Amino acid sequence: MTTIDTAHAAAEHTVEDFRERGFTHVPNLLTPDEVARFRTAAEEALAAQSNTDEEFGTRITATTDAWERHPALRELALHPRIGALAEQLAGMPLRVWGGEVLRKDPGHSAPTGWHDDLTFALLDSRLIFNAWIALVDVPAERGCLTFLPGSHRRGGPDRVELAEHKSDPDNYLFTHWPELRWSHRVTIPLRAGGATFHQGRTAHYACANASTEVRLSFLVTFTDADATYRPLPGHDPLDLSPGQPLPDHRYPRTPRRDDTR
Ligand SMILES: O=C(O)CCC(=O)C(=O)O
Repeated sequence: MTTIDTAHAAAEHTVEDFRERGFTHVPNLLTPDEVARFRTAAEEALAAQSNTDEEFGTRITATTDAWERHPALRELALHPRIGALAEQLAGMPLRVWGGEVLRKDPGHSAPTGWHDDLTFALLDSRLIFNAWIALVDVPAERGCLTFLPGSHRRGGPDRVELAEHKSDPDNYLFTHWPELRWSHRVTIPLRAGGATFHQGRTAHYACANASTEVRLSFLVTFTDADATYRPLPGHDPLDLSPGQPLPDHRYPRTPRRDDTR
């Protein structure tokens, strides 16, 4: 029997923000003890990774499949409290699709350009979204996320081709949806253990790490449990067939409150 801590059941405005604005802020998602433990795990995962990637066209060091390789980070990605909250936000059954450590070093960092995650998603899914969990304090100058409220509801194509992002990584959203350039912007500084959740179609950005300390976070990606694999041209294929439902053993269902699995 999985026990779920109900203390973190989302407040009504948290759910409404997520659905209407496309993102929401959840302070104190992790306890201080959990932050300390998962921060150590994140540092270990980064140290063990022989090849770190530079993600999002900027100087972010990211792990590859850390949630599958590191037991404590798997625990974090499959944390029942976070999974239950994610299902409450989504209002539908979910699976965990990924979990990676992201580090932005001070000194030589660059902004994370404006993008939406759906552009890169290898899934046909009703909903894909990320929990960006701060493992250190992340004030604005350390590069917390900034969102365009309501941008997930913009008209036009669901997503643009990956090649368009590659040819103009920082501006492709504004080229396709010029009105977004004039949208209200919301920046959410996070204390360690706090998180923002944002939908895959929500436009977002992070500034360079202009502080003197490292920015360290863990990203959990959730998807609609009924999602199927959709390879994208220009993206490394996965070991799945196009249209295949996601296998439970690799992409586990998130726990529910009444879960007895
Ligand atoms: O951490 C960052 O700077 C970018 C993260 C991001 O784009 C995301 O969580 O979708």
